[in-house]
Amino acid sequence: MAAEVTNPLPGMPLVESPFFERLFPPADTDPALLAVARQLRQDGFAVIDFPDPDFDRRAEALCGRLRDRFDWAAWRERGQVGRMQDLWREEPEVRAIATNAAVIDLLSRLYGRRAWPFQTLTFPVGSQQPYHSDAVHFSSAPERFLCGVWVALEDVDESNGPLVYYPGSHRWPILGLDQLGRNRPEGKPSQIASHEACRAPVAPPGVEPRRVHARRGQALIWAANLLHGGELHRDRARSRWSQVTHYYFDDCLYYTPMGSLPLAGQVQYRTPLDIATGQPVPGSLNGRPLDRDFREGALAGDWRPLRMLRRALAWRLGRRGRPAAAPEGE
Ligand SMILES: O=C(O)CCC(=O)C(=O)O
Ligand SMILES: [Fe+2]
Repeated sequence: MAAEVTNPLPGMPLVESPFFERLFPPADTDPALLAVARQLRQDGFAVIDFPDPDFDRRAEALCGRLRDRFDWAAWRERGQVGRMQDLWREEPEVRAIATNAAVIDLLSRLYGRRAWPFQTLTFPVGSQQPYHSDAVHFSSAPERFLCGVWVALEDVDESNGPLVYYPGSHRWPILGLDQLGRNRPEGKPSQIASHEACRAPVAPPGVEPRRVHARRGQALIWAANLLHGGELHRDRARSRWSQVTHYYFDDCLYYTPMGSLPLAGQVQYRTPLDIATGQPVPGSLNGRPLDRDFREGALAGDWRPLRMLRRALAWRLGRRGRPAAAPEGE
């Protein structure tokens, strides 16, 4: 973004903002960045070459080390899939991919806030996941400050479970419990999130899903609300090693939508760990940290115990026959 450009909507990712043309002026924007920004804006995903000259060596070393940790017999016999969550804690290659500085810089430019990785998923075979939006599993306020970066650790084509997307679906409304007709989460949020209703019931007419064939080292960035999933992995003699890293962005509140009804005062906040720093991030909004006062609804300078004391005093004075001074603005 050029220095002199002002952004009237800082609570929207730059790449999804109605002011996109102003925020990425073609004359002042690096052409490579502009191409990725346009693709991400239009389709909800963008394809890049993973910016790591050491990628092939890294991928080979990683897959070689992880090979024995997956139950290949169960996969071949029953099609049992598996995912390895947060391997970055023990595998330096997973961590190196998740914290790649060029990827973090690119995401930060696209969104207008610093990106940080908070979760990795390593897939030995195709996930075969039904269509879903990641914004149902983890979301942010302001919304859409979340993205996934998927990278092929080996070649992926139609026989080993390619990713599938509905281009443009990232612009659809984000689903929450209210749209699903529920007042309470039933069971664990993870169970709710895998509920049928959270997945795209139907594709809108005219929108064709796209399958992504990728070479090792090709990566995809997808927007928070893009409808995506994993295609059937047909050839069980093959693997489909890949890594997904999920990123949040600075100065947001982070929460689990399937355990929350924000306007009823129920918010299941998250305190994700920034993989790059190893520190938990409790969240903030417009520079204000999510402390107890903020959670309990007190606005700037309005301290709840003081407000209760004022109410109690007004009530006592009222009982003694004096006019009760009702606090203003409540
Ligand atoms: O790898 C896949 O097939 C899909 C993974 C996915 O949906 C995710 O990690 O958010
Ligand atoms: Fe996903």
